[in-house]
Amino acid sequence: MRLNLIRAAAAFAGCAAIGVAMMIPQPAHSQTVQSLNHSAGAQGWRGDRAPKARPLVIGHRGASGYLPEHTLEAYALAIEMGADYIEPDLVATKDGVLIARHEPNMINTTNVKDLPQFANRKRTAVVDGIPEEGFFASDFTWAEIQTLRAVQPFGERDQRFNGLFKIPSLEQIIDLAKRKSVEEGRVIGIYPETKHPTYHQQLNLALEDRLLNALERAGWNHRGAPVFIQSFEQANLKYLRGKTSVRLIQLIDADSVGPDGKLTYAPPSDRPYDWTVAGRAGSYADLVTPAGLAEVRSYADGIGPWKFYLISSACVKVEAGKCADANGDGLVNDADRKLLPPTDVIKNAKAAGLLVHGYTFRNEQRRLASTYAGNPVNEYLAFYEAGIDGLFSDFPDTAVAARTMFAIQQNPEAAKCLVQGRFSADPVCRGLRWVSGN
Ligand SMILES: [Ca+2]
Ligand SMILES: [Ca+2]
Repeated sequence: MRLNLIRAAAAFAGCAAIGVAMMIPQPAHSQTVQSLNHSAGAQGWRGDRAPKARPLVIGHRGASGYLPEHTLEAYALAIEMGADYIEPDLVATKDGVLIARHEPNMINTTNVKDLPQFANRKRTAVVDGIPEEGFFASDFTWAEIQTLRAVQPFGERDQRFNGLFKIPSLEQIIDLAKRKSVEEGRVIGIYPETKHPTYHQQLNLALEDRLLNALERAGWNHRGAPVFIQSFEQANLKYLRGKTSVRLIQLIDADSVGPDGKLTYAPPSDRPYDWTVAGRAGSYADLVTPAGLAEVRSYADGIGPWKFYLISSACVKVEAGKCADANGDGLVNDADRKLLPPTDVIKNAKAAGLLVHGYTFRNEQRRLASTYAGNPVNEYLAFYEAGIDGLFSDFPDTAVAARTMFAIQQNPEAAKCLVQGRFSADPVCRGLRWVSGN
């Protein structure tokens, strides 16, 4: 197995970097691969478009379009489908164990509401200023969490796996990524999100040092580790910058998109919650101005914007100032919208030295603008073409397939590399080896 890893690492890293690649498996977008892409531009790319670097596919909450989110099974499926990174959202248990859940409130993502032994844990808690009723991770020990099972929170997705899979800890997720890296012969990274950092600090269950301790134990608390840490808040990223060289991503949210494609802002999605606590005015929109991007660059390595910041959409038909049902299916959703040209956020972010990893890409028809003609591959192609550096996908298999299509569109000759295989000696394939997901 070790031999396979070395062989694959050498194959994608190229001869010059072989020593480094053998000693330290590098993340897929690492320096060695960047330089590989650069050389591909010199020897193989053609047409009038500049070569674009290989965008990362991040398995959003695992392959959450298929299996209940934030389970080892969902993460493993994402890896099986070719994701470069798996994305655990982190919340803390009562005894300070970091576990993967999208919300501190577990009512929608686990079977806790069906377990009589925990009925008395139901309560109302205030998360980022908003009261909500449910079962909160900070009221449960890690031992208790292990008795819960995950359920699929999206009603339109497959419910047959409800009640089967456990809630994993961060350490179990790191172990999975490492084991799968050896098995797959490529480096699988993790992309943890600190969920509601201020809320956790107020509970005396701060996430940041716990996360760094776990990375330290894994040997991953360093710049070259296959790790990105992301947060919708800002102060905790600045704190992390002072304590780690691991790459940091500032997430940038909004509330909704208006009929004209302009983003709209309303609590709790209007600004980092730590701004509200600290009395800072403004909104997430401030972070994508040139001044805002420069501020982000002072503590982070990239931005993780909602995808509408990059390519927005407008209503096909507007009635009374609102989107109308343009396609006549009786519903009003993204399918009743059409794409607008890309904004300059990617260009400006790159000019500021920031990566751009956008969210969230999903296959369901109602989530696709009419411009994509019902085919989610077209959405990925639009964002790859716009120059995105990575994206969070609930369906990583589609994201990976679209990335291969994008590479072939950039250089049709690369199609032969699919036939020849990932270890082909063909110079074009050497430059484009990443087509096959390596
Ligand atoms: Ca997340
Ligand atoms: Ca409709």
